[in-house]
Amino acid sequence: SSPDSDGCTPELEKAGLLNKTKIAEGGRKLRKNWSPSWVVLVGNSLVFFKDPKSQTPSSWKPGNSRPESSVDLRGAQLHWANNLSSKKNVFKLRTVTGNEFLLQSETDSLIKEWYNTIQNVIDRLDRE
Ligand code: I3S
Repeated sequence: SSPDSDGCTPELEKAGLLNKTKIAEGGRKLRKNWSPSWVVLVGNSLVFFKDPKSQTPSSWKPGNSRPESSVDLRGAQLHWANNLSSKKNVFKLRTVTGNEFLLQSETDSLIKEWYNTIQNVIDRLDRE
């Protein structure tokens, strides 16, 4: 049988390193603070972890892989947002609760894959 034959384990869709900044919290604008983030798309959520490379060896202990934050993609909106940054390959993710994130990669193909995969999850949830 498949590893998820009971249907209870959310499916891992994608994981990788992106640059991230939160720009709004509950509709309130925040100051940008870009940093690398290990991003995992699993089930209906986008989950953010600290960039493993930015951690010191001493901070590399089991249990330190706790997510920094996570985003519910149900009802979320995704837009290319190169107007919101001097960086290239930027998109904005807005949650129903009014939290806004910019995500960015220097690699064109990689950011397109992330955009398409996240949009597919949002579309799937919209149809439910
Ligand atoms: O949209 P902004 O305000 O020009 O964003 C830049 C600033 O947040 C800047 O920080 P401070 O002005 O707080 O020192 C960041 O270092 C930049 O990365 C931000 O712009 P980009 O274009 O990189 O998103």
